[in-house]
Amino acid sequence: MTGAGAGPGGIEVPPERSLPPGQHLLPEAPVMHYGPVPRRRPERWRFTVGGATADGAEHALTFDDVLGLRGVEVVADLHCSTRWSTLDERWSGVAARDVLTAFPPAAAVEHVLVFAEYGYSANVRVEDLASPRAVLATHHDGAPLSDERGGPMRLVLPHLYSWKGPKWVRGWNYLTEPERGFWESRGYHLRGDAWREERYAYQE
Ligand SMILES: Nc1nc2c(c(=O)[nH]1)N[C@H]1C(S)=C(S)[C@@H](COP(=O)(O)O)O[C@H]1N2
Ligand SMILES: [Mo]
Repeated sequence: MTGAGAGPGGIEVPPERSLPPGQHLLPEAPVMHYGPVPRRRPERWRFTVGGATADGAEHALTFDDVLGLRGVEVVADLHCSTRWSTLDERWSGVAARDVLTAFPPAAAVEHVLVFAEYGYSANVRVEDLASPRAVLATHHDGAPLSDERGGPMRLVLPHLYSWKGPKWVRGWNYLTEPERGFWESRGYHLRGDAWREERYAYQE
């Protein structure tokens, strides 16, 4: 038999590595998203932090404003809830926690709705965004993010299923009560921690 790590269309998981439960390994991530790839409009692009902010104001950053924040690089595996994973995707950009610090939420806020072009959104916790490995990625493997992979910027939250990382991300709203995003309102889990296999809403 082949190793326990190989699955449908999958490859062996290297012995020193592990995948979250119920996942199989692919050599490369298939491009996956709902709807069309948006056209880039750099002059109109803004990253907006709104909702229940600490100062009550909405903050809009240009792409240059974002690039002005301290840079980070994160090597992380990608885990799609349709059960494929890839290893060692190299993302660089800005730490999500630096945006949290610069434009903090009001005291009681635990949930954030991260939104992207065309109405895609995902609910994540402030705690998840505060992870040192949560990155607003502008680059993948050293090159600017391609359109298909979410350029000019996407969110990557390595410990959560990858639907929690909007490609073409355009901002987030702080929530005083949890609000379900695109997949969370279509039967997927509010938290979506891949290591706890939080795939579906009925598990909540
Ligand atoms: N804007 C947007 N971002 C998205 C999605 C989407 O449909 N729209 N799909 C998510 C899902 S389900 C996955 S698995 C990953 C896929 O990332 P990839 O295309 O880089 O492999 O993007 C995530 N980000
Ligand atoms: Mo996915």
